[in-house]
Amino acid sequence: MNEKEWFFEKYKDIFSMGFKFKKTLFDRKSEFQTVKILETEGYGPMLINDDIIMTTERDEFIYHEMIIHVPLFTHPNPENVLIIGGGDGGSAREVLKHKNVKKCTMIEIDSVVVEACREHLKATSQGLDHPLLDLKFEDGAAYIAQQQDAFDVIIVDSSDPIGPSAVLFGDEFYQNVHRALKKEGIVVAQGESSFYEIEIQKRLLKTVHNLFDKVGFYNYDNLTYSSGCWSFLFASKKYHPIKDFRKENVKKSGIKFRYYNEEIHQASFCQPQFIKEAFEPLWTL
Ligand code: SPD
Repeated sequence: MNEKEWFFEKYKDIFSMGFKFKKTLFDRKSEFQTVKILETEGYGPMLINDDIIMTTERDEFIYHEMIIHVPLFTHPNPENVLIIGGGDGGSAREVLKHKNVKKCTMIEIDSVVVEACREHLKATSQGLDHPLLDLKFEDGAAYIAQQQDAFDVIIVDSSDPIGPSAVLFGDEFYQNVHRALKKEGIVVAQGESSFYEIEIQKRLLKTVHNLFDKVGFYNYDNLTYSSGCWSFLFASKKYHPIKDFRKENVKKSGIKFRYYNEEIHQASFCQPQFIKEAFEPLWTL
């Protein structure tokens, strides 16, 4: 095996995942991180920030359908949506499939990520040119600190809690998110994996438990994140993701899905026993 043709994501110094690639399509150091896109053998173009896999052409639909459609089909009328991060454009693309959305604001700190994805992840980044999208290159944490009673749904489409994303996992950030949401608002955030990062998840759950009525995590499969089972944090001021979910709205929307459906929406909140026990004191779904 020629190691030069392989990219390895190392995880916690105990584990590594390797992907064979044909060539490097993009490689630049931005003000915030290194941004790379590799043309892989099995997964198409792969976006890697600071040596952490963000998304690939092959499996991005799973992450982006699940981060967006679960909250947008839980909230009965999500008109004003904010995305923090999400530079590859996949989250914006899925938000803008919802006909009741009147405006989607996206705050991405790093314009180099957007540039790389516009060039090499075209199917993912297509949402970035939608007329209802207001894309700003700013610090998401600083932006949210200035907002009040403004959004129906906030999506935190971030990397792991290191580098520029670390601040998006803190107490102060969630206090600001709570204030920026309208009185029936929902936040969903990139929530790591219960198999490797349950302590981070418990800390996040504690943070939102102090602020929101209904809090928990839901799971999805991912081919290119360690463990293959990854989660989103769900926190809502009013709506319950299962009791208030109107599954007939999914068919009525006319949206074509590849992963999300009415059954997955509900089943994704079921947790294996060890995770249930770890979350129990803080879980309110
Ligand atoms: N371990 C990697 C987690 C990265 C999650 N963010 C991906 C961004 C996709 N829009």
